[in-house]
Amino acid sequence: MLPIDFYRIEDFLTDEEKVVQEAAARLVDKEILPVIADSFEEGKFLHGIVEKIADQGFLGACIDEKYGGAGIGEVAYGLMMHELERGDSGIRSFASVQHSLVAYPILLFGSEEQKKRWLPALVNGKKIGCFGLTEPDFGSDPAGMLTTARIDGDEFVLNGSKAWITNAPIADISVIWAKFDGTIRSFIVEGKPKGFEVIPTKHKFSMRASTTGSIFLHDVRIPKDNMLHGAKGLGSALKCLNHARYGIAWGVVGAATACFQEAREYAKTRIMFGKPIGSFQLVQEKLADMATGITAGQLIALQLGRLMERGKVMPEQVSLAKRHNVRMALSVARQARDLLGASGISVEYHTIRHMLNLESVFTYEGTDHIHTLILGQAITGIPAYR
Ligand code: TGC
Ligand code: FAD
Repeated sequence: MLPIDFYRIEDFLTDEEKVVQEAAARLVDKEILPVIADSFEEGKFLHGIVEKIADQGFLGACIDEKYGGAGIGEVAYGLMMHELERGDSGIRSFASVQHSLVAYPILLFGSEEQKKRWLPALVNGKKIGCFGLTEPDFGSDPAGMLTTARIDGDEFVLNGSKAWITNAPIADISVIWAKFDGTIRSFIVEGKPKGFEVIPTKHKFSMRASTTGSIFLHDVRIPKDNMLHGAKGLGSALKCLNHARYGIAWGVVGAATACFQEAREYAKTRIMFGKPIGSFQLVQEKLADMATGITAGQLIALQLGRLMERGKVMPEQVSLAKRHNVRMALSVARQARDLLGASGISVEYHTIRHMLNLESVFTYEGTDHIHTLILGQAITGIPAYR
């Protein structure tokens, strides 16, 4: 069951969803929590975790069984993300990218042959994927991207660069978004062909257990068959982002839950002025606010998941969930950090790691401002980006 469950979310889950959540929780408790602080401190991706996540079928959660996926529902997928991010946002990021931003576009936009070729290896974790949309000068405004593709004989030739790409340094399959004849299209680059260079991103003080890189493409030649023909225009990339943003809406509730649990335990045992700090009204107010935020976040994520399962989701509904839940999780993490006092700045506790990670989540997959503007447009009918 969910570690915090004020509104009996559990009563609204199917047996399959409960089984998935419990399996993910066991994996996180056994394989991630004992080692994640070291991984974060050393700035190293937990390589061994890929196989373990894949073995549970999590990397193919919403992918059809005929391609090796688990074919489970959106809420089960969300609960899995909740648990992985209760472990670490960087691990959830790895899984989000692999599932929603690499396997998912192939599923949505690839030919049958492409699906059979790439999906099984992504689902079983034998191949790792990355998603290259952001460029050094085009983050919130990817429509302006400069990366291009042109045809030369039987090949596409790619030129340009991508920045801040999760999994890039360890990727076997890179989904690269580039303009072909002026329209944004999607291309699969396998391995590291000539002219394809990845530089790992250093100096990160957030998402240290996740690996990030810049990609440089200089006359990179890929077979003509490596274009995902169904992907046309920025809207295709945004369709994949809808799914990943939904996963984030659940994931950050997991991170907030981890911070809340740690702060509550600390408040009950830390004695100051002769009493547990949890006996002071100011501390209780913070814990009450944190539990309320987490409960609101769970309800939003659950209802969004149910809407997704009915195929009835509007992008602004996804934006509301991503924006609200990330804000909530950051606020919970900061309050937990406060309650832990000086200990709150040590990675011997989980909270500071989550707090630092959540700064990235606030920015990626659409910044807080961008999701505010998406909601503003839905409310007023007036776009205010440009
Ligand atoms: P705009 O003209 O509004 O839209 C272009 C076309 O897309 C359609 N559309 C959508 N379709 C599906 N889902 C959505 N959410 C959609 N939003 C828009 C739209 O209808 C239009 O279709 P059509 O047929 O008319 O062409 O585009 P715009 O250039 O004005 O930009 C809109 C804006 C700012 C909202 C968009 O660019 C945006 O969302 N920017 C944020 C960029 C972003 O999120 N980047 C994420 C990169 S990946 C990442 O961060 C991974 S982190 C790792 C991890 O997940 O763990
Ligand atoms: P900018 O777009 O330059 O924004 C800077 C500031 O300006 C923000 O506050 C923003 O909200 C504000 N701003 C911009 N435009 C407006 C506006 N119109 N109105 C109001 N405010 C505005 N990208 C990928 O493609 N693939 C990945 O796998 C990936 N992984 C990432 C992993 C990490 C750890 C991080 C930190 C980023 C990752 N990104 C990835 C990139 C991420 O999606 C971008 O950082 C994000 O879209 C914002 O772009 P930017 O950093 O260029 O910021």
